[in-house]
Amino acid sequence: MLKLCGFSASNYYNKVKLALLEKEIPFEEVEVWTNEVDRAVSPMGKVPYLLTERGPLSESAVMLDYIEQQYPATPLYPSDPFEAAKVRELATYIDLHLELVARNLYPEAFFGLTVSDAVKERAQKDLKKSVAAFTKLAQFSPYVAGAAFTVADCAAAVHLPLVSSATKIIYGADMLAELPIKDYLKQLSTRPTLTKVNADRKVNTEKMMARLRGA
Ligand SMILES: N[C@@H](CCC(=O)N[C@@H](CS)C(=O)NCC(=O)O)C(=O)O
Repeated sequence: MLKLCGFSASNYYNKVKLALLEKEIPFEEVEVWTNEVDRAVSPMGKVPYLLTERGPLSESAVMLDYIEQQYPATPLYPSDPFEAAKVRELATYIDLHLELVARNLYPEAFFGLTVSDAVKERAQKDLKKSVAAFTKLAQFSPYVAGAAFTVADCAAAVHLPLVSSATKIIYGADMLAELPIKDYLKQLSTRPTLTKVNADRKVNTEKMMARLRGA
């Protein structure tokens, strides 16, 4: 059986977990904190990683591609190659241009540390560009890439709330406020799969914060 390794407070872990639940693929969760990652299986030392019968896989986008090809039932990509590429494009924008930039703010926004003004200014400049680009691509009709739930929703559901709250905390204004994110997330939150991901996330976030406090 597939083993998803990482922890439920991690948004990238939850992106893969949501896809596995949506596709109803049996998997086991193995709790691994970032300081425990074996670089033989995840060479960058990041979570999540996936242990398959054929060996380990790192990078959440790669895992999503693998599970889609290995378990084609309940597809999370359109069958048309161009449409599938458009979904992948949107998921990449959410991961790379929104989340990865906003991530620079997390130490101060969520972990009681300080981020320099230079980093905040740089992230704000980059995020302005990224939000404009994302606005051009995102559909919200009702799913982020159009009429069907796709891997782009797996990324959006776990990353967009963090981008919103980090920018609100650091800049005093949610940089995604112009987009219909609240309605979109509300509609997604009725899915039992996301309800589970969010419930596990809340419990695990308490555990992670206690670990960070050294409790
Ligand atoms: N590009 C990676 C990002 C994963 C990532 O950044 N994971 C965080 C936890 S949410 C992590 O492992 N951080 C520890 C580190 O970067 O050393 C992916 O898509 O899997």
